Amino acid sequence: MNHNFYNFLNLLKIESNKQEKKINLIASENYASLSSIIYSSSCFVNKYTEGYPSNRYYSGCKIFDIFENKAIIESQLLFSSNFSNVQPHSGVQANFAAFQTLLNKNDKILSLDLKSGGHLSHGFKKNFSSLVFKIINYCLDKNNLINNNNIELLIKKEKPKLLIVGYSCYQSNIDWNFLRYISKKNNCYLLSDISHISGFICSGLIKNPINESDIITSTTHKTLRGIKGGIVLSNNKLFFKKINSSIFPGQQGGCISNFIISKYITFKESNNFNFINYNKQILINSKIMLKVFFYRGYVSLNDNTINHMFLIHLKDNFSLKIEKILEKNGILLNKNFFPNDNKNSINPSAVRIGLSAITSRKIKKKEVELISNIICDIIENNNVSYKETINFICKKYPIYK
Ligand code: DSN
Repeated sequence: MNHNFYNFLNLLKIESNKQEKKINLIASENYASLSSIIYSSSCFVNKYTEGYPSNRYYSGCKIFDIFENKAIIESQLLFSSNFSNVQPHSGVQANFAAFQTLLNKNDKILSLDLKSGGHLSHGFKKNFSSLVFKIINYCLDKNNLINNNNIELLIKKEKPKLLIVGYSCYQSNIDWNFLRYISKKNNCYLLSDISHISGFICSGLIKNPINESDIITSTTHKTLRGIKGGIVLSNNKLFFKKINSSIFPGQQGGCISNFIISKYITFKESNNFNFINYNKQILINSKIMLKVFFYRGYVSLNDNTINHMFLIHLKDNFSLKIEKILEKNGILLNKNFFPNDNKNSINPSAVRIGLSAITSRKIKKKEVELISNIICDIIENNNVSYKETINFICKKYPIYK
């Protein structure tokens, strides 16, 4: 082994130590289960598997066919869907497959704007979505809620071909029944991007919008606790073929075979009581933390959260600084826009907090309250140091036992 290889191992060790020693509150991250990590690096890293089960472009895919079929069936069971494509490399590619299936070039998409909690791939001006399609945005209303009447007005006025529902920092319920009703009435498709809340949906804690949506997309690495990847689901027979051909050969070549086996493990692990209890605990922890912030005088988007995440307004414009000071103390989170606030993206006025990762470490009420108070203390006095306390909590709750 050469010197560079030892350097490489050293870097891996530094990263793994860092993950162990930080309290991770980044809402889009989690710790993939050990089995999903192990299966993601099997001998299938060597195998090209372009195509779909029983219809591949290379020989030698019989064993992989078994695994991909299992992943498909397990994800269909998990989300009560009739169709699933497990090949997207990411959530963005899953979304693009939905666009390719439902839209033609220059068709109109109605989506939540980025500053209100939309996603880059839902039509941000520098993203492919806005280069290929015409984007109209809806925003959160003055109560920081998705406003059904506002969406209805925009659908009637702008006549979009697609409404996107599903957000990166939304804390309240989504009225899928109404959105389905109003979009269908106006010949508009409905895409639900459930990337952040898919774990809650398959645990039955949030309504499954499979019957209200033409297509559902999700990532596999947030509340689902798998490795990075995407999936596309649908109950609409008209779209099954188009979704498949838009993933392959439309936008991807060979799927990442080893990752698909790992996705199968993730779907299997998400389909049991332990996973449901895990998601229930995330919700408990999320509500506890938000309550401490309220007690300490902070403002969030709403007075509650129904999922793993929420925004906290920092009053003054210093979220970039706070993100860095918290990191020095061993706490990771991300600065975020606060809707209806005119701050720039480099230094917006809020932080986003997510509880999925620390709940994977089995952290509960006592430490959640402690961490919340520590964050408030640091925001209020940038010079205090809680490194030792954070280190102690991390040691007590290792990521992988
Ligand atoms: N950018 C991710 C998030 O943080 O929500 C989603 O892709």
